[in-house]
Amino acid sequence: MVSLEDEPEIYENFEDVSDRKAASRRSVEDFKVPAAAPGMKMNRLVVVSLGLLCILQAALIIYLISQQNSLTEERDQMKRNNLDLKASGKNLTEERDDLKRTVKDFDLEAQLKMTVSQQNSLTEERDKLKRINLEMVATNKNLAKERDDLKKSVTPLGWKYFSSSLYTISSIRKNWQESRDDCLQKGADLVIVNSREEENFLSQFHETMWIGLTDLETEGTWKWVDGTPMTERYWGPGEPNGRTSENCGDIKQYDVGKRWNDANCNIKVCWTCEKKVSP
Ligand code: MAN
Ligand code: CA
Repeated sequence: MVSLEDEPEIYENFEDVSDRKAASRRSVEDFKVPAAAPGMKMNRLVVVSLGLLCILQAALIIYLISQQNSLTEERDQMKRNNLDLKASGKNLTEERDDLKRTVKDFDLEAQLKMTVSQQNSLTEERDKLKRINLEMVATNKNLAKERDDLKKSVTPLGWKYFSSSLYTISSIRKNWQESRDDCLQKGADLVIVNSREEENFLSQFHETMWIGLTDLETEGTWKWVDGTPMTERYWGPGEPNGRTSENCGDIKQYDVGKRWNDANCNIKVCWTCEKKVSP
């Protein structure tokens, strides 16, 4: 067995192989000892190699373990980071949703405030207009009364004032045409009934009287003396019934509101004239 102390010598021998002179000077004995060396050397080489391999392997294992550890650590760190990110993401989402809600609430509140203030101003405006309207209605009523009073005060004797017209009823009886002629002479005409109010007004004259209604021109087509068609109609029950024999309208004392009759134009009854006056 070669000790480790001999090793330099062995290497020295190998190194000296090139020097043939030096080699020949050595004794056979000298060569005997190293002759047994190659096997041992191999063994040593193997042992050294194995040792080296072991060291290398150990180093590799250590390296791998450390790598693994650092990777594990890195992975864990990333996991933690991930969790942190998730948590902060959740917080951010919550924060965003809170903000969204706040903005929405703010908008709603602003809108509501606006609507309420608009409503208030509208209510105020409406109330103001109501007051003005009431005032105007009162003024109007006063003015109308004043006007009517004035008109009445200048109403000629024997005439009655109603809604911008003067009316007079005859005290004698004539046929329809003569009656109309009398009215025309007075700057008036036979009465034309345009409304329920006027019809009611005329009911104070408790007489059968001609009115300015006729279908002389076309049988069945009733017209007023001013040429306007009959729109309001207050015929008595069953009237008009006279066909061609009754072509002039009068007011008969039937029920109030339904008193018109078609009568023979030649009969003699009272009549009512109407004269428009400026309102
Ligand atoms: C009289 C006339 C007619 C009228 C009838 C109603 O005969 O005045 O015009 O239709 O009465 O009963
Ligand atoms: Ca009739």
